[in-house]
Amino acid sequence: MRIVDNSGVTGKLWDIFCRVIDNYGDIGVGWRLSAGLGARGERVRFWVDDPSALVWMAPEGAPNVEIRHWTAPIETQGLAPGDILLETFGCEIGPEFIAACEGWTGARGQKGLWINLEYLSAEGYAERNHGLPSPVMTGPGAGLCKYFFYPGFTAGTGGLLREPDLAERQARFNRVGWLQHKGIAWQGERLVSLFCYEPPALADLLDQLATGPQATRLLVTAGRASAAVSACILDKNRLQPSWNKRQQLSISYLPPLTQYDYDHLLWACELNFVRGEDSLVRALWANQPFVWQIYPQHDDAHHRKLEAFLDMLGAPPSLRAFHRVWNGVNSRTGSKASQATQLPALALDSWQQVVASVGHQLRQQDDLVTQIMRFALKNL
Ligand code: TRH
Repeated sequence: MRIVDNSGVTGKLWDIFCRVIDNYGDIGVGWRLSAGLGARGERVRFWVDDPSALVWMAPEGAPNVEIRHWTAPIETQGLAPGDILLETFGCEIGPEFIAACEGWTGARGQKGLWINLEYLSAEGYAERNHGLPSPVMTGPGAGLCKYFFYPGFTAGTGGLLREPDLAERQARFNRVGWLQHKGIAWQGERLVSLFCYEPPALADLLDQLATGPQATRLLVTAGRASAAVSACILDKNRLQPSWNKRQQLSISYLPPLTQYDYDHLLWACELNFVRGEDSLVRALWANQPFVWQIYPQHDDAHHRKLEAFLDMLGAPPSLRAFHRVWNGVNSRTGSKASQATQLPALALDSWQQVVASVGHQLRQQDDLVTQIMRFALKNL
């Protein structure tokens, strides 16, 4: 089925499903993918169980993307299925919707295309499993085939989300103007952005910035990062009131930014602390040194994932050591730190070099939207 809308846009129709577990990564990636497809003339119905974050993340919406509140069950009467069914991160699309896809056929008469978009990882399984089909044997989808699409950092994966106009936007970026527009009282000090959960070494970072040779302004993102910093400062002021006596560290608490504006924050700073997967990719594109707080998993699987990422990056020892302390992991084997370990000193020049070099290589690869559209064409 091809859809032509009133404005003459022709494109395939994608039903993209997203379940918000916690934090903003699932909806952030789902939205970025939907908007990216819409920008290239595809039509998207973005089904999300809790769309509330889109109010601040993407208040203007995106061309060719329709946001649908995913309630259970979905009212499927009169709803023609799209060409591509895409579930983000194994979010389990309701059986009633799958059932509505019965008799669904692609352009070559085969069953329609069902894709599961997986989480980003630099581990070897991403390349090994990328694109593999998995026949659905039971339930209303029996007879369909689900394909696994893995984002990643190598040519054998589905790549990374990167808009075609990103470099041009970056070249036009006016740092001073943006800071003024945000009401940030910048006096030329070093700028560092902070997007994190509750890192065990947060107090240590604040001490390092407060006692360092250079004045620093920390731009703290809304939500968990702001709460963690405020709690940490309350503690410090109580236990060690002179911790920032030279006033080397100033702090600005930010409101939630749009996804578009969050890029500006990363471009404005000389060092970025990021978390989860989507902001990690944005930090790579920002071409500034960054430190990643990985999303923790119960079985500590994230330790391997962190090491694989640092290997991919070719991280120098100081950057590896900093990541391990920031994430509370103290060795190559990934065991949890048993005692408080101090953060090593920032070594921004050498960290910048690896980001520049890896970022350059990654920009040579096709972005994820290009690859998933090609994948859909091939398999429909
Ligand atoms: O919020 P996160 O920690 O997301 C996590 C991880 O992705 C994790 O793997 C997943 O399982 C869990 O969510 C459910 O970090 P992430 O991935 O960087 O997503 C944050 C999104 O929020 C990203 O799209 C950027 C966006 N953002 C804004 O739009 N404005 C802001 O002000 C900030 C701080 C972030």
